[in-house]
Amino acid sequence: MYEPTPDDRFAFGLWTVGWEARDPFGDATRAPLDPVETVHRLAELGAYGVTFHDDDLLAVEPDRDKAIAGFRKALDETGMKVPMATTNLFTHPVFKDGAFTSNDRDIRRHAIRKVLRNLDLAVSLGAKTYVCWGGREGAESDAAKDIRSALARYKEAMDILCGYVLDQGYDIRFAIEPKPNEPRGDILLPTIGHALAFIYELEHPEMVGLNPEVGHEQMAGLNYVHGAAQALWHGKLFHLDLNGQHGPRYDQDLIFGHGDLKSAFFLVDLLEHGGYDGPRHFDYKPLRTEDAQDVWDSAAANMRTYLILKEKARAFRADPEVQEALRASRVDDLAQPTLAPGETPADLLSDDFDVEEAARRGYHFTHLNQLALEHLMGVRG
Ligand code: GLT
Ligand code: MN
Ligand code: MN
Repeated sequence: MYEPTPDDRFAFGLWTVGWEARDPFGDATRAPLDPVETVHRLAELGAYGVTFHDDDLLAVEPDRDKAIAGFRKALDETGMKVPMATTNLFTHPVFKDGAFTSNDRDIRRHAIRKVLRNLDLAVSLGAKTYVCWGGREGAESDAAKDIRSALARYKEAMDILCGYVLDQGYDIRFAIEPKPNEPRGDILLPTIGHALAFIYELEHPEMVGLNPEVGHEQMAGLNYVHGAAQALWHGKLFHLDLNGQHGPRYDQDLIFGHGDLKSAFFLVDLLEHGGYDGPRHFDYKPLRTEDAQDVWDSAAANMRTYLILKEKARAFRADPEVQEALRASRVDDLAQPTLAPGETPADLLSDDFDVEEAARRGYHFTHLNQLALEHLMGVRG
């Protein structure tokens, strides 16, 4: 039980298990990982996919062609898929003031070129989603960047990329990953809501959606489950980054469920019963304290936790007492249109309604919440 299989569609970034654990205060605690080994190890653990930044492929083989050939061979041998790819527009010092929105035009042009080159590779490996995380797009001083111009340049870059995909006839969509801060003091498109509003200003909004990360919304004190639900409602949850975070602080990138477990439970419930059909992609960092074997145990822990929560969410929904509590809380009532078919505002105005009686009705949410907690704690179902 809780053994992952490719049907679960679990995927990991090469940069997750491959993180050498260098942080702002200390050196690496682990050796670089060969992407070829990563593909084999993840396949053995039951994952179905692997994702990458252009530069991740060069972790141990500096020759790009050789690195790509080795990676392709590992994919062929294991049957692993590449559902998504992305660009590193943040590590090199040239991106210190951003990529698409650097104040330096030459750098903006270099950034778009870097994406275009990796897009060709991503498509040739079968990727259907291309993530844009603009970690360096931002500022530390409000004097340093004209935010309106920066957004115009961000839009220009996304429009160029969409135009290129259309011209080439590629079957791939973009997914913007919001983050409020870190590494910049303030990052542009800081939340799901900001990014959604931006997407609808683009030339091809239908080609651009979201890749929201659990911890990034929680860093801003926001409810990730609500954010993911809104993205789904807009048809914009193209992809997602699952991980863990303990509230507003630095980006922890913990194992899925190792942060806010209750939120993780409701998230799995949403994804499994709310119509999300993309990969379950983990973007976490194995703790800096862990050794080479612990890294694989941590990868397995993400998938096992997801599968346990999936079973808990199923049992929660199937429990007759929960179903009764959901009815008592009128959760299903919210799916009913507020006006009946054919009704008009005039009908509404003539309603006979006892406002005091309605105000006295309780919603019994405490009971419902307690039932969810008891399922999660394993004392029911
Ligand atoms: C970087 C970041 C992640 C993004 C990656 C995609 S890069 O590791 O911290 O949240 O998803 O570019
Ligand atoms: Mn991420
Ligand atoms: Mn993160």
